[in-house]
Amino acid sequence: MVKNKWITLVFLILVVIFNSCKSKSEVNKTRRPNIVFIMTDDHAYQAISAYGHGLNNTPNIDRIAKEGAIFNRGYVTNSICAPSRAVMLTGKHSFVNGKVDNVSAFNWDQDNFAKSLQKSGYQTALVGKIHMDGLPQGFDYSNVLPGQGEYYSPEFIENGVKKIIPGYITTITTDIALNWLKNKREKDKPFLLLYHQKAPHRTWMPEEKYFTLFDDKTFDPPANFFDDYEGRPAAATQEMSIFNDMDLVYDLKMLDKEGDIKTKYRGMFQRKYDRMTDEQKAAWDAYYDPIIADFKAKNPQGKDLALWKYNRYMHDYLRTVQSVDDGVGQVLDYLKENGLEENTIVVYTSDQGFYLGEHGWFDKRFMYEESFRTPILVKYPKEIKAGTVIDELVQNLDFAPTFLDYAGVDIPTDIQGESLRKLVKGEASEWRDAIYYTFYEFPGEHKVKRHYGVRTDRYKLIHFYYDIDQWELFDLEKDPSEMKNVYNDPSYADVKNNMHEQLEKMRTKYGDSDELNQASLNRVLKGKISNH
Ligand code: SGN
Ligand code: CA
Repeated sequence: MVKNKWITLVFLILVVIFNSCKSKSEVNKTRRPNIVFIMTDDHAYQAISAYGHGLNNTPNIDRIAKEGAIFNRGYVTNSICAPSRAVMLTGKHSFVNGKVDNVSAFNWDQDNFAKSLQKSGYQTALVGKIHMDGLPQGFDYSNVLPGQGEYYSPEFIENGVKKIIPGYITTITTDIALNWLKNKREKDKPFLLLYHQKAPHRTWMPEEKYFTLFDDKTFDPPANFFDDYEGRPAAATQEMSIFNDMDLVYDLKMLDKEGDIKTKYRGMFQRKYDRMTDEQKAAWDAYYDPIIADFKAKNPQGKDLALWKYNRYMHDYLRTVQSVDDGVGQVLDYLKENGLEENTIVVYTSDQGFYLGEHGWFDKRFMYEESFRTPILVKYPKEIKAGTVIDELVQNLDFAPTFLDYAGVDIPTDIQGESLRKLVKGEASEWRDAIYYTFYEFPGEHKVKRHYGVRTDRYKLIHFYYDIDQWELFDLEKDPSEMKNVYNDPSYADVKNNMHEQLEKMRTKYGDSDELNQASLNRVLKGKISNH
């Protein structure tokens, strides 16, 4: 009898110990941070008020910087949409993950950080633009746009099933994200939400409530708007000039009812317009028809036309940003109101930067600052001090290892980026002094030539190749707008040699080479990839 009592007592003690261990490990797991990874498409850092360019007001995006950290030197590795997304998912350069341009296929079977988080117990969701074919892997829930997506009455693919949703894309994407947070989230698991907007991508079609925003504002173009590209032949042959390449109808909305304005892409814009409901069309026409009439009456030419186009572009571009900012506010509010703020990492970034008239351009692709750089803002109240400013060189390559680090998941040794966790806490003892860049989509839209290069704190070396063999060197301290190529300037001979050494170091470190470039070219030339 006494013996039995003892056995029962020991048994009970063991049960208590076992249960307390179990609940401790569960507590640890539930305490892992949630991650909301907000990405927009073509959002220039110049169009986020936290970066101080004075073009517009983005109070909600700014909140992330105010309550957390802003990165002043965030860069991409390849300034184009789908390749950037592949880099962010894998933490590997394009020549390693295989997604070198918008046209080539992405291999979803390779590792990505969402897969690792999912395996480790996170609930994962992907909402909005992804721009890569195939069912996304690593997500318990996906509701994505096919390809580029449409501003009005967009089609979405929910877990593989297509449907058209009436309304405006930015608000629909936000609603889907909020609906997932409210109704699909399993409250006992940490979560990863990729909330990826199409806006402010071309063709910059605003939401009705913002049609008149900035009507009272005339924007002055950047100082190098009338760039003549002297000493930079690869910059001279692009097709992304606001003056020469923006289509009056497709880009600038001059779809006149009389049909007088005949442009190359009028039909394409007509199809976008036709997606609207009668009500939406009426509101659209009420705003744009008087602008069309005024444009036809004034018929600006030359410099006046260039400035008119620039302003028309800026007005619509910045309006689409405003709807993005609203969505960010709604998601931040949801986190706050539901007790999730403290333990959720929120990242805001774009798939790359964008030209808002610098060098006379729209679009991206070049390794010049405005499209090489991208906005990065991060908040995580538990670990990141409000108002942190980071000036070190970071890249979108760093997101995957950063998320894994925060989630306590081992970072695979073949990941090429570095975790930003220590850097943002002010605890990184050393950091990289150079970053590497590649661009491949040539022949292709906008005709930006193939190039690769290296950037250090002060200098940038770029090599354009394929049907050109052109080197460019910039002293970013003296020439931040990259107007003067000093590659052949004898006073920069030492800098040039050092930068060539840096470039070789980067190519060795990451495993890039002329042979790999040739292999990617051969695939294009063989027609395996139709690089339109
Ligand atoms: C589309 C745009 C281009 C843009 C590419 C890539 N043309 O093709 O202007 O450079 O996307 O953009 S459009 O007529 O379809 O608007 S990316 O952000 O997806 O890489
Ligand atoms: Ca983009």
